[in-house]
Order: sequence, then C-alpha cells, then structure tokens
Amino acid sequence: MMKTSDLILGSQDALIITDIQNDFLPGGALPVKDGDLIIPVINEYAKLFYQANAKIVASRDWHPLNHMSFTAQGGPWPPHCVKETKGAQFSLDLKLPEGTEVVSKATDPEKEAYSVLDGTGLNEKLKSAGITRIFIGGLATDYCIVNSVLDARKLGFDVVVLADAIRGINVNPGDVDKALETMTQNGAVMSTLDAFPEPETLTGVESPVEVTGDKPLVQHYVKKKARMRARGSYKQVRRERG
Ligand code: VGL
Ligand code: ZN
Repeated sequence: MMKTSDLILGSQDALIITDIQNDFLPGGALPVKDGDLIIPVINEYAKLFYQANAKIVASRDWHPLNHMSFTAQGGPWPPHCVKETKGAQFSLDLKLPEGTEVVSKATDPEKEAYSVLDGTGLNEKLKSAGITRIFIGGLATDYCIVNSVLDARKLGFDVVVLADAIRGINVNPGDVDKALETMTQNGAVMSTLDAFPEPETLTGVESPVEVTGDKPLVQHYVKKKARMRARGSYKQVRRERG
C-alpha cells in the first residue's frame, strides 16, 4: 500500500477506468461477480482525479460481432460487449467527468486485446500529455487489469492498482490472486481510497441533472476558486448512443 504523501495527484497522473460496461455487470452477458459494487468507489476516484486536474480515461471492450474471442469462432467467451449494443454501453451508474477520454479496445475481429494499451494509441496519448503515473481500477482483474498493468510497466509508467475498485472473473480459482501477485512482482503498487489525501472541499455540490435524448448527463461540482481551471465545473461526459 502507498503512503498518503505519495498520493498527491497532479496533471502527470492518469486514472484509467476499465470496462464498466453492462455486459460485465450483474445481468450482463459475461457478468463479473459483484462488479457493480466497485462503481460508487470508481465514481469517488473520478471526482478526486478530476479535482486534481489529472487525466481520466475510460476503456471499453468493443468487439465486432464475429470477434475471435467468442465461442462461435472457437474462443473462450460468450458474445459480449459487441460494439454499439446495450451490453457494450457504460453502466448508467458510472459518473464520468467531462473531458474523460474513451478508449475502445479489442476492435479487431482477428485479435484478442485485453490491455487498454494494446493497439489503442493510448500509450502515445498519455506520453504526449506528460503522464508518468497511472492509477487503474475496473473490470476484470484477471484480464484487462493485469494485462494493462504489465503493458504500462513495460512502457515505463509508474502504476498504482486501486485495490478497492477492481473485481475479477476467476475462471479458475486463484486467477485473481495470481493476477495480483503478478502485478506486484512487476512493480505495481496497491492502494485504496482511504489512503488518498482529503480532497478539496466542494463549494457547490448539486444533484446530477439528467437530460434525456441527445443531451449530456451533467454533474455540477464547483471546484474551489484556487483550483479553478478554464474548463470550470465538474461535468459528466455525454454517453455514446446505440
Ligand atoms: C475482458 C473477458 C473478456 C477484460 C475482455 O478486458 O477484462 N475479459 N473480454
Ligand atoms: Zn472481450
């Protein structure tokens, strides 16, 4: 676990939220047990990182209908996260701040890609934004998370795994424990929300304003004046349709 003093966030940090999509949640095509329980925790992290002017990335598994990972093509998984379907949409409970970068992965029918850094262009984007440290949470520990963490370490990022914001599949018992061990052995460190320094006091918290149709779902949080930036209040990104 990390010391609080090492967890002061800034613009060199990125939060990567992986695959909080309907199909990976209870009721979905490939549900991760208790996957929904991490969503409120991830929302808290998103607020914290937004206030710190850190970069926020949300990945989505985004498969073509004939993806090689599906059983019909001889793969291990039932069809899931087929692009532009309801199952591939982010959970409505996930509150993504305005400015969140959405990254689609495993879009090539011929190739599995669990890592958010595999063929997505994200490495280049993070590097050119001056990001040196990534914090990662989401689904699933034993696939997306572990593979993303290993890639991130190879690419030279410091990596913090948000241990209270991940859940795994455990196709074989012990897969999640093995993934955690692999990540730490490769230099990732674990942390939890309570280890982070207190966030700035919010001066004007309002309820989210939900708008149907093509308008964004907006969350207004006014940052403290001293930390105000041009982009202004906390807003939730618009969701993809379809
Ligand atoms: C994933 C199973 C199937 C993941 C993707 O990214 O964690 N897991 N497809
Ligand atoms: Zn997949």
